[in-house]
Amino acid sequence: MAANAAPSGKPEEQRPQPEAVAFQASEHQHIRYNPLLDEWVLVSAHRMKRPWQGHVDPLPTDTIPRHDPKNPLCPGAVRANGEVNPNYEGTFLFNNDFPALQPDAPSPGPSDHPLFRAEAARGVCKVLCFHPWSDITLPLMSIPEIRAVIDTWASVTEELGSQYPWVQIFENKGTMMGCSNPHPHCQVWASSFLPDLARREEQNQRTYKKQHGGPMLLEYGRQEAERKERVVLESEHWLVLVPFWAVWPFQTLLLPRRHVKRLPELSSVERDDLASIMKRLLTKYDNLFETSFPYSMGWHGAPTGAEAEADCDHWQLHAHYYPPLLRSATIRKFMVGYELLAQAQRDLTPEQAAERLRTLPEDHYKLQPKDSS
Ligand code: H2U
Ligand code: ZN
Repeated sequence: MAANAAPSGKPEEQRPQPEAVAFQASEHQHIRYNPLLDEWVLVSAHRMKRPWQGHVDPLPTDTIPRHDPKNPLCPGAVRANGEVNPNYEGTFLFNNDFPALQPDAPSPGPSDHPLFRAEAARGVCKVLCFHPWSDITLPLMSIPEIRAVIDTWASVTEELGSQYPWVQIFENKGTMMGCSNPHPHCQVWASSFLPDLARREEQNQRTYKKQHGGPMLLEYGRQEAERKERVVLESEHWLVLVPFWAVWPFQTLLLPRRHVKRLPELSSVERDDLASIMKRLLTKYDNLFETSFPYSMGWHGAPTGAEAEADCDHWQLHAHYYPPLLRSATIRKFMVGYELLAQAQRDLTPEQAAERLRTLPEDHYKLQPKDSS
């Protein structure tokens, strides 16, 4: 079966057709194709009507001290390796003291059986503190402060990308996403190999360009900007949308409007505009359930290192935001039985999620004057 054929393997007209009822995405379950990863998601929006008696997470703590000399990410604090952080006033980038990848890891021996394959994994892991204060998050930072984070993302991509084929920037925000430290920060892992998701995006974007003549995500952004129903935010240079194939309830994709392959290529104007649209998106996220919205996010751009010389025109830079919350600040979406054993499933439609995000205010709920009545 071709990779992107309908998964039943039968042409549409040979399949048994149920009684003709007008299809409504919000009422009728269906599957949608993700061309970036070549996988399908089951959309069953009517499931939102079911009552919830399951797990409720605790509310995140709201009492984080601005400066804690015992927090190893704070300015002037001592880290696990004994180093003292400088009294930084903007961003602060340092080598992770517990790196998952190291530059000098030895290679496993040759495989003696096709079912037992292993390859060398080398790399570098860094941590980037966004701000000297522990009690601030990106949506509450100023646009110049967010711009400084973007500039560091671009320069670290350039620095590590000169040596490694993949530089993964990612932020785990909130304890629900496994973030181990309340101080605003992200991580950067550069690896000697293309990680799995990068490899799949590489192959699928390459194939799409061969078949259709242009970069997949450039065309996708243009289509969504015209169709409007999944757009959350637009600016002169950027677009935020809930992808047609989104898996997580309020997942979004952040795309530049022009063809950009990697973060360092962004112009100064595009970086300022990115800082502004990130602030708007993250404010909406916080406003959705009036909580510091948890998520994992990360950037994907064309491979770097020796790969950067190869033809990468099929790549379009983008960021994915994957927030786990579904119903409230304490009720998350679980990716468990069907998702682990069959395929991803979502409860509300991407169009419903986009509409909810679109209609939320862009002023942060924490900065609203309190109603004294
Ligand atoms: P997470 O909260 O996303 O886990 O990131 C915090 C990172 O900070 C984590 O990867 C690193 C941890 O290894 N860290 C140090 O490098 N040094 C320290 O002293 C504490 C935490
Ligand atoms: Zn991607």
